[in-house]
Amino acid sequence: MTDTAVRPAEAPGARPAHPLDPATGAEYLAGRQILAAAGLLGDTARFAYYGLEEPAKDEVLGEAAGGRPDRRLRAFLIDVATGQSADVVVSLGEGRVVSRRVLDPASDGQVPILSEEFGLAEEVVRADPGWRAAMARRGLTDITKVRAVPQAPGSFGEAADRGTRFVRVLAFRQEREQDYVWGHPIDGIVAYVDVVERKVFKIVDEFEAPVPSEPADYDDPAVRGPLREGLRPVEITQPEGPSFTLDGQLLRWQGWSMRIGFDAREGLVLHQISLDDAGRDRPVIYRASIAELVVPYGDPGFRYWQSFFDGGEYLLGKWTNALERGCDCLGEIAYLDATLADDLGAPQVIGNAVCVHEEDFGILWKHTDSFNGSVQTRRQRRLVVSSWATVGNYDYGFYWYFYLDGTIEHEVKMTGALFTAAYTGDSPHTTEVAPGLGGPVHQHLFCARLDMTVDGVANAVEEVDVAGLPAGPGNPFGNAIAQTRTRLRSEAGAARRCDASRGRTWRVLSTGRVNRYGRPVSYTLYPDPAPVLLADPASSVHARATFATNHLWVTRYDPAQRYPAGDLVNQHPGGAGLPAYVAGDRDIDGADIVLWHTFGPTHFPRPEDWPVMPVARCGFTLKPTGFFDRNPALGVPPPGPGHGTGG
Ligand SMILES: [Cu+2]
Repeated sequence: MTDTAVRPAEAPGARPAHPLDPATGAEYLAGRQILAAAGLLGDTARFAYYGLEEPAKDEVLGEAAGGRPDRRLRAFLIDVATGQSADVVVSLGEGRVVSRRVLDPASDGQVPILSEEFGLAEEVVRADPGWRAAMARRGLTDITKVRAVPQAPGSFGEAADRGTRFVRVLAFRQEREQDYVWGHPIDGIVAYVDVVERKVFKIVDEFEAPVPSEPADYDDPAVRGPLREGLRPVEITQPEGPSFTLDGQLLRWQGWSMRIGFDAREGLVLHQISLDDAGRDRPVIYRASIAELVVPYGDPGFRYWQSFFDGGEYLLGKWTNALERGCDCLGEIAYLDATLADDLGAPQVIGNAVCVHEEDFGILWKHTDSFNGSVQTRRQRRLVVSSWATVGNYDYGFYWYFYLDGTIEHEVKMTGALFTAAYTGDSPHTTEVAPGLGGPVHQHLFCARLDMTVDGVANAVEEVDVAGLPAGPGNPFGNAIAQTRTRLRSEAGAARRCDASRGRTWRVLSTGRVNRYGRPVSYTLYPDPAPVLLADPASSVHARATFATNHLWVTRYDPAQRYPAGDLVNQHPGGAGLPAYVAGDRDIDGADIVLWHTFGPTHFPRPEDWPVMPVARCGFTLKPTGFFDRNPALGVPPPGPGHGTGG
């Protein structure tokens, strides 16, 4: 097995050991046979999505009682000759199509963009006389040096938008193969390509701007300059091996256990995260994933329509990187491969898709006691489960961290290339990052779907604010600080925003279990406050990415409610996902609930973000709050020989 190759899946394996294990190559092939037998796979059929249809939670939790959930796969199929598409579920156990819904483009939008449509769109524009003429007017007579960047078109009610599957194509100049296209936008022109008819049906040619020419090939010594000197080796060694165990998809470390899943749309998925507490297995999260990511751009000019839904339009997980030891990951690494399907539904393995390792993380706790003379230090360590995906210009690393004190963190590392434009004059929406080259403002709004099970499925959420109290009776000197805890009782009232001035957090508590103080055990979500979606409430992207207008939503668990912007996002008119999920305003107090947390930066590019952006980070933290009766990390041994903790 090579470390990095994407390769066809190997021989069929047995049925996976666990109902939440990712679909195997054999299962994708079996599902294909069922679809073919049902007459749904002609020569022009393609899989815009193909993945495990997870069994519902009660079926999985009931498995311990002897149940055996069916293995099912879900496919978004499209006939590329007609554009007709359908959402289909097959049962592998029963060998049949369980459901098939033909999609209506006007109300359902379109299935995600196929891999083959990127190349197709470039071929189509290069063959189009109007496009060639527009490029020739800009002095670009060799059309092979004009690279097409096809994009999901959004939903703006154009006539073509109602039923026509299309992409908007922007152009970049690439003189030589090694040229970095993002440095050379050909601005002011966009082609609309009907990917079913395979033709350009509209060209908007709004202005001509000089193509920025400064080379930006950052691995070219002429661009980057000499390599730095003086960086001596840092080596991470674990002579006794790592402290975690990986048994199939089941990962265990220092009381933590979880199952690692992987999906073409969401990428890394963690299931059944729990902690062993003195021999008792205590669940915390049933399922955790980044269920959507939208990147709306904030330049009102020519590119008003740019908003990339990297989950629902592009299938984030399918662009997962094959990681390299020593570059992406240091130390004692365990990798997991991911088996996904290509446009034809054929299984492909991404080698080293998920990295598991542990890291020293500085001080865990420390005290020098001046009364009893005790001097103690313990070192913190974390278990890291991560993967990377490259979606067009950006690269995203998704990192889940598990700590010795019960803390869980999620961090997204954002790097790669800015999506550039010509810089044509002072603008409040764009930063000049190279001569004549602009980096337009945009937001990266991630939505974590956290299906919580804090000590069981019966949970509730409290919003916790802190405030100073006015001086008066009970507070004669005016120093009082208090928490206010507001129970979020139903879905409509649980769409909430951060408030940094009140230190706002959200506490997920068990309604069935208490700690030794008689108070509900809980985990608290600590958000990193940043603006929500800034687009106007009347805008198209506001309707489509309504999930991103709040930092928090809480819904009652429903196995069909999985995506914050809805199941189908590409060209969707909006209103799907969370706004629809909460429309019934279900009771969420003491119920099986799901938290949806939006986070991420509003990114005004800096010149330092060009030509490749140093990693920027965002994320959130979940901390046990009365989940334990005291500091759960007292038993961590001091550093030193014999404790495996360094010395
Ligand atoms: Cu950015």
